[in-house]
Amino acid sequence: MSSNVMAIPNVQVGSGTWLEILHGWVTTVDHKRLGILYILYALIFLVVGGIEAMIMRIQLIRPHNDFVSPQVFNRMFTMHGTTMIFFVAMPLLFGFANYLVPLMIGARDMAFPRLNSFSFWLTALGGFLLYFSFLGGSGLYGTGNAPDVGWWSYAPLGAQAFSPGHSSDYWTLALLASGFGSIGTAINLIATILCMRCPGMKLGRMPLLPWLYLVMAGMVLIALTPLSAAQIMLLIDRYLGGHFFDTQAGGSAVLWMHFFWIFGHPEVYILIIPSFAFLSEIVPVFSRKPIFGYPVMVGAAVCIAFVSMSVWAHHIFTIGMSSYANAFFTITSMTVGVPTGIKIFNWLATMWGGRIQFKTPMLFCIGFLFQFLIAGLTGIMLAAAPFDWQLSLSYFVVAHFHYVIVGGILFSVFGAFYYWYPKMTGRMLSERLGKWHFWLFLIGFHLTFDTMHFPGLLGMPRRIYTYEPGRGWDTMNLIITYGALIQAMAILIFVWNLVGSYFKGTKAGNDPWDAWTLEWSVSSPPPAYNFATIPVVESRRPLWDLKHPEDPDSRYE
Ligand code: HEM
Ligand SMILES: [Cu+2]
Repeated sequence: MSSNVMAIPNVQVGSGTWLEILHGWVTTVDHKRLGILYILYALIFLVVGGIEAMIMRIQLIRPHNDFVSPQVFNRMFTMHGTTMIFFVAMPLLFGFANYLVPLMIGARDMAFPRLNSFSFWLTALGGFLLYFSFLGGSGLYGTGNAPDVGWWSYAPLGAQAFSPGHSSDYWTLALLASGFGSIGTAINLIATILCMRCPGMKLGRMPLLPWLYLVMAGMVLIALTPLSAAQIMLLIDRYLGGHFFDTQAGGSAVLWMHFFWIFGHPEVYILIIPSFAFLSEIVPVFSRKPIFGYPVMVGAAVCIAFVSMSVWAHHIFTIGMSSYANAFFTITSMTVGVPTGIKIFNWLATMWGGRIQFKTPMLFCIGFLFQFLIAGLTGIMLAAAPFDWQLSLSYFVVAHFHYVIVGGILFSVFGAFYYWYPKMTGRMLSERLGKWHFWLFLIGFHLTFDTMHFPGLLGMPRRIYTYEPGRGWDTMNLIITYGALIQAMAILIFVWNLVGSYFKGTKAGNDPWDAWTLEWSVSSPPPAYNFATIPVVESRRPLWDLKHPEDPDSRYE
């Protein structure tokens, strides 16, 4: 790599009057600023989605509780699920992609900066539309006209007959807007990763993060489109006399379920593959070893993308498909465990024999590994149709997917925050607060979601707003709610760390972790144009080559 790259300090929020600063952020087409906007937007919704979860858990803390009405409870799980998936997880992962991908491939920006800005504001419009529903209809404390039919909005619940007001329309339009935003960002990522790499960065030398985001972006194009199509069909059913999902008129309610899960299952991999990317960057740096099995990691991700497109009906094993269909979807659902397992082994092999530093980013990655393994195991259990027939729509399923989404995705995202916050702000997050955040969140997480498996096994259905005493669920629901409270406290410590460190954190410098990818070769935060001169790379660890020219053996080809 040529050594004339200069670190030039840069202003962060901007200069001039507050109005000028605001104007600068609203009209920005810079990938770093858009990345930060996505992340801030998602953090706000994380708090909102968390409050909705707490309201549900307070209601379920004991039998026959009357903290909220059944109507409000329905709106809480619908809004919580929809918010967390579409307005927390997706924008968080797109935020990190936006900020990191151009820097890691040695580019000055994304391929289509204006499309990038448009995609962000479409996503923002989606969240705004969804929460505007609280103001419509029957007033705030009745929670307005917020959608109330679950984050799947199964037909015919979303149809005019069962959702006569506009609650279903707020849900549909919000997801259509954010869906188009996601498709725009996916197109941008694919074009950037395939066309904007700096000289010398062949695909075989590209860091794993852009590789996995390339796979994720491809999945977005394939998976989001069926959902958007189904939502347009639902609008036609609701307003233009269509009967796509109307069983009485020759349509099919089951058709909606297939459409939704043809999107829904790949969606969970769209969310988890960036987590794999975070681990593949963080685990090697804190093990002081290059990643084990680079080509296999890429191959496994591509495999997961393909196989995960053929498993969707395991979400609807209970609709009574033929035994051939059940067998097919059982086999494919179990098969996806193979490439996923390979990844877990590769991360463990990377740590094996390494000099492991138990810094906060690494702690969250280790938490991910443990929890994602458990999530995978309960996933394999639920992939067996007969087992799923017993536990579908129970709290066991709620526990399983929160192990994937919170224990997996959210843990890896926290790891990514502690790892890349110094690059984004020029300051380190407090390691002391980080450890508090990690351990409290870990304890709260297991108290909440590990415990949830057991009332599920004892027959507790999901989406119920209350339950009878004496079914063996009482104490466990109490523990679950206290666990959720501990998670909430951990997230408050995290927010405090984010804000406090921005003003008072230790200065980070260019490369606080002694890492080897290109984002650490420039200043923290990076200059607006990223690189004074476009770098030329000669291996998979460009910055390492620069820092250790005396040690060609450490060159990782
Ligand atoms: C961090 C703490 C969290 C807590 C305590 C929590 C709690 C809950 C609870 C109590 C339910 C309702 C279960 C029921 O009665 O049916 C639920 C549902 C759900 N949660 Fe979470 N959750 C959390 C985080 C997340 C995150 C980060 C995501 C996604 C990124 C998520 C996605 C969902 C989804 C999709 C549902 C299903 C909603 C539905 O049934 O329509 N949750 N969660
Ligand atoms: Cu699935």
